[in-house]
This record gives sequence, C-alpha cells and structure tokens, in this order.
Amino acid sequence: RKIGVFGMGYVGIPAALLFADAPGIEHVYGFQRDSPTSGYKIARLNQGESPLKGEEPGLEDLLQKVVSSGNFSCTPDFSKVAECDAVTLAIQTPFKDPKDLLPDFTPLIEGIRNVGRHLTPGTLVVLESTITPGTTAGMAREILEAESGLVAGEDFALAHAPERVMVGRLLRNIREHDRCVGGIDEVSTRRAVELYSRVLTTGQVIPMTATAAEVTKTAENTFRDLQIAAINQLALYCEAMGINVYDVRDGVASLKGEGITRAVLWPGAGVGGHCLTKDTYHLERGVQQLGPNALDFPDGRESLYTLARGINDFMPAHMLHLTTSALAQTGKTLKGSKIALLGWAFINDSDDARNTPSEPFYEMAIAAGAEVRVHDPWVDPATAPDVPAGLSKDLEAVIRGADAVVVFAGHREYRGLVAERVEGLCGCKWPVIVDGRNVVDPDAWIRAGFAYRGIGRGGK
Ligand code: SAJ
Repeated sequence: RKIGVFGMGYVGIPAALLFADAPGIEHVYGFQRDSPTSGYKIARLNQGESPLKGEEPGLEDLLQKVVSSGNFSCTPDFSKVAECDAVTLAIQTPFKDPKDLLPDFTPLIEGIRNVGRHLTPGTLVVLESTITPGTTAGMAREILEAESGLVAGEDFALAHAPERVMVGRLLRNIREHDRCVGGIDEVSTRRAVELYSRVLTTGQVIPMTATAAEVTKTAENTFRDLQIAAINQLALYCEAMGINVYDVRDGVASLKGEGITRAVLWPGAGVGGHCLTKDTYHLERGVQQLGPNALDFPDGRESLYTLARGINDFMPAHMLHLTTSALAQTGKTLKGSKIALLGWAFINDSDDARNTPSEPFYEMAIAAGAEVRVHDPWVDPATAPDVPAGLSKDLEAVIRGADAVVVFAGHREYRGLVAERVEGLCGCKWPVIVDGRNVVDPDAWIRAGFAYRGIGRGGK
C-alpha cells in the first residue's frame, strides 16, 4: 500500500513519517511544490534533514529511518498520486480578511485539484487541514469529481480527519491524541478510520460525519481562544485593581470536585499561530453559508466567539500601553526610545512565527517613533515570513543600549535572564522591563533597578 501526503509543513511532515513507519505501508510520498519559497524542503527531506527548526522530539530520527529504509520520499511529481491507495492533504487555510469571513483557500484548492487530476478509482482522499464546515462534502467533493471524472462515494472515498497537533510535540500528538474521523458516507468513514488506526498508539479514533468533524475541529480551537480571552480579560481587570492575576488564577482553579472542571488557561501578550487566530472565523463562516441571517442575533449583537477574538487581538496594543506607561515612569516616551523585543515566534521554544502577536506590537511601536530591535533564538530570517529587518539571535547585542526590554514569547532562554546582567547591558539609568509571559520575577527585577510592568500583574 502507498500513501501520499500533500503539504510538507508542521502537519504533513510528521503525518507522512508516521505513515511511512506504520506496518503494512510500502511507501509514502510527501508531495511538495517546487516553488522558490518552499522548494528547498524537497532536497532537505530526501537527505533526511527536517526543514522544521523548533525542537521536535524524535522527528529527525524518524525521518532518517524512513528515508534510509526507502519508505519515504518527497517529490514535486504529483502524477504519483495515481499509485496511492490513500492521499491526505495538510495545506494551510489562512484568512485574507477575517472580518469578512473570506478564507484564502487558493493553496488548498490547488492541492485538491492536483489530487483530482491524478485520482484513480478506489483511492481514499482525506482532508487534514482545518476547514470551514461543509467544505469536505461541498467544495472538495466538487473539485475532485470535476478534475477526475469520478464520483465520490462510488468511485473514491472522501473524509475529513482534522489534525490536532501542537508545534513542539508533533509526533506525540498524532500518536496519542484521539482522532475525529468523518467520511462523506459510511464506507469513507470506515476506510479513514482504518488508515488512522495504523498510526495511533494510545489515541482512539472517533468516527463521525465529515461535517461533524469539521465543526469539532473549529469548535475546539474556538473554545481554547475563548478560554484565553477569559483569562486575558481577567488580567486586565487585575491590573486595574492592583492585584496579581496569577494568584486569582490559582484560586479559581483550586475548586475541585462536584463535577466542576476549571480549565483555566494563561494570560499573555496575545494569541498567534495558524489556528486560534482564524478557526473561529471558519466556524462562523460555516454557519453564515447556510443562509444570510443564520449567524446573526436578532438585535445585531456580536457572537461570544467574535468578542473573544477581539480581546485576544487587543493584547499587543495593551503591551504597548504597558511599555508607554513604564517608560513614562522613567521620564521617557516611546518616541526616541530603544526597545528590545524578545520573541518573534508565536509559541514558546519554536521557530513558528505565523500570525505572531509580536508583529502588531512591532508595527505600532515603530509608528510611535520607537527604535525596535528584535531577538528570537529560533526564528530563521531566511525562511520565516515577514521577519523584521535585523532580527537577531544575539540576545546581548539586542538588549545592549535598550531603554525597554519587552518579552513577547516565553522561550526558555528568557526564563533564565538575570536582571543584573540585563540592567548592565541596557546601560541606562532606569531601564524598563515589560513581561508579556510572566517569565521574570518582578521583585528581583525591581531590586536590580528596573521599572516593571507585566500582563495581569497589578501593583506588580
Ligand atoms: N496562548 C495563551 N495562553 C494559553 C495558551 C496559549 O496566550 O494559555 C497563546 C500562545 O502564546 C499562542 C497561541 O495562544 O500565541 C496559540 O497557542 P496554542 O498553545 O493553542 O498552540 P497552537 O495554536 O499551535 O495549537 C492549537 C491547539 N488547539 C487546542 O488545544 C484546542 C492544538 O491542539 C491544535 O492542534 C492546533 O491549535 C491546530 O493546529 O489547530
């Protein structure tokens, strides 16, 4: 049996490697376009080198294993789809303009077309990308049928099996998380369940319909966004009231029993990534497509989910407000101040910078006349999109001479920062520290001579 995986990114690569290592699988093709920006992945993967730069336990070892055993290869030759018994697609589905609920399905459509062009009877096609509910049984089916001349449900099987991975633990997540798997009909569901059962270890397959799987995926990220918005809102209240949101958080989470589960997440400098920033819009678009008024409240109010998005989107602006207020305490303004922005990746100890909350902060600070230098130990300026000029991996050089150090990511390297050392590097009379991820001990930094601000740290 042969499997094809479209999209050699954070989701496609680990999935392809696990399929390649699974019993009964003869070969896995990783399909990757040979473009100027992503074509480099083909050669790297075929040499057994992972193009993903953050820490991914076990990933490169597994890659080397399946490359040398001949079970995996990466190719731009999509005609090999014809050899495959199953093809999965893990291609990004970003939003051009979230407010208008307009997703950019161009890359996904291109991928589906390429599958359709070479599709042979009996193949199972699975979408792993997060998509607007209704897409599998609607758009995907239409494109595949039009390109192949085959009929879904009769000549080929079609399903949705949304990925549930988190950067930094890709392999583990695929093996251990339960997997919702939904076909457009019973045979498609059964075949997709059989495929994913091969790579799950402790995870269970949960069969459902394609549309239910689409709603499940977008809802779980919407709920996570909502929970983060709840604690971010509380962080703003705690700052106003002069109390510490982390104490409140522990207190709220301490009530156990009586069937109460308090899933309290962490406040912070913002919510980034490819998923939480847009999946709410996929969910709401899915409802909107049912009819012109399907989504609206009768009195025109916004949905809870849209409000939550707005709170999380506001956090970088709040970081700027904290920076301005701390600088004012030291007699400075944003205009003319030097800011060391620590962390460009959206998630800790990763090189993934998609929709990073650092970016709006960076742009607002520059527009206000500050000079901003950016550090990130992981992000590679050569391959990450929209990286600010001069992004550096040299932490001391970025901090040297700064009026304000602003922490946006909770990278391990920042948790080890020593206040006295940073104070010496800043070199000014009264430097500022703004902590967006609660990585420093406020008392120690105030003692070392800093003006301190932190998300949710009212008083300090
Ligand atoms: N964040 C907070 N506070 C928290 C947790 C996260 O501010 O308590 C911020 C992070 O700093 C980051 C953003 O939210 O900027 C997203 O972080 P994340 O931990 O949710 O990471 P993602 O987006 O890579 O992963 C999510 C996960 N979804 C759920 O847990 C419901 C993951 O399981 C999904 O597979 C992934 O989206 C996806 O691909 O959809």
